Amino acid sequence: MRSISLAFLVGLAAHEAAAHATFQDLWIDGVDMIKGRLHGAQCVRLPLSNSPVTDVTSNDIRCNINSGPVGKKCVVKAGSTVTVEMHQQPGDRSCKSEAIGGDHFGPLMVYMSKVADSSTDLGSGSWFKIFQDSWAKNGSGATGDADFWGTKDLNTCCGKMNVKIPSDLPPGDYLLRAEVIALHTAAAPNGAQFYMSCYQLTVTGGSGSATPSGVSFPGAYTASDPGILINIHAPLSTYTAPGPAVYAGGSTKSAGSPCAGCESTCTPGSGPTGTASSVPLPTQTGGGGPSGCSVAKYGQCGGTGYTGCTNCAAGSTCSAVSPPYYSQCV
Ligand SMILES: *[C@@H]1O[C@H](CO)[C@@H](O)[C@H](O)[C@H]1NC(C)=O
Ligand SMILES: [Cu+2]
Repeated sequence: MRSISLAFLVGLAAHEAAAHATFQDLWIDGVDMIKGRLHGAQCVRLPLSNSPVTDVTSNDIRCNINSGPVGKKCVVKAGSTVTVEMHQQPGDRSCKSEAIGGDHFGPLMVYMSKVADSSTDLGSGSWFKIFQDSWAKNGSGATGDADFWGTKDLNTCCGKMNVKIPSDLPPGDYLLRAEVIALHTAAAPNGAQFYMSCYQLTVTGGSGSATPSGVSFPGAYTASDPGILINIHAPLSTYTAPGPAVYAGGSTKSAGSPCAGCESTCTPGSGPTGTASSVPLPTQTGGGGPSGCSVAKYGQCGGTGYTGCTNCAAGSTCSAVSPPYYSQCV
């Protein structure tokens, strides 16, 4: 281990990190909800980094390893369309950069959970699936890599995916969980990569009283699900995305179908920006990262695209070992 150079390790980390991605933005009926925030929608709980969750039994599978609840809720009418938006790097919304690169092929799914307060709930309740863009066979392709996938649609549509909020949901607070599963290394156990962010919503206007049956996270997936433990570098005759069926009031997109609505017309910076409703900010202490976070010695504490904790454990300080790409606690 000692003989492996730091430059090699940093190179590996930088290469892989370039392919990872984060759901960061949200549009509501064509209005960009980023106003006033450096990057990310006002109501999104941004993950600490763009690295994936790989353990389906951990609580991180709910809302990722994030900096916790944020101070705003996005208000959305039942029956309207929101657009979730993913990118590899924080704030890089350019369509020239793939939303999720590195042949990270797999399905895109969106879940909701009814909660008392979306600005504080940690996602331990019941989740129902409201959207799926999964897989379709590519008749001229040889293997699963050439097939149509939700993530390819995401890249085609500049990181954006339209998602209908079921019209029969009763008003109130909900968490919305957008998720991509990248299957490029899923042939090995625990090789599938889960990328998700939770958005804090308040749903209004619904006169319905639907209570869709749901699943819990962890619990909804097992590491050996056929949609999770799978070799997509072989020909696929079928693909079954994990989790429950899409709720009848939700929607699906067939993989390979063209971008529609906001997916093709909503361009960051050109359209209106909206304001989410404010809630009392959760108490934060210290600076440079979420409350009480600490990076162990030799862990990453900064660098291009890094959005995680920047506080080094006692006895070490954050040093730019490979500027501007990588800083480490030493
Ligand atoms: C479908 O397969 C062909 C032949 O391999 C390939 O050129 C094309 O890019 C594939 N389509 C997608 C969406 O990957
Ligand atoms: Cu990745």
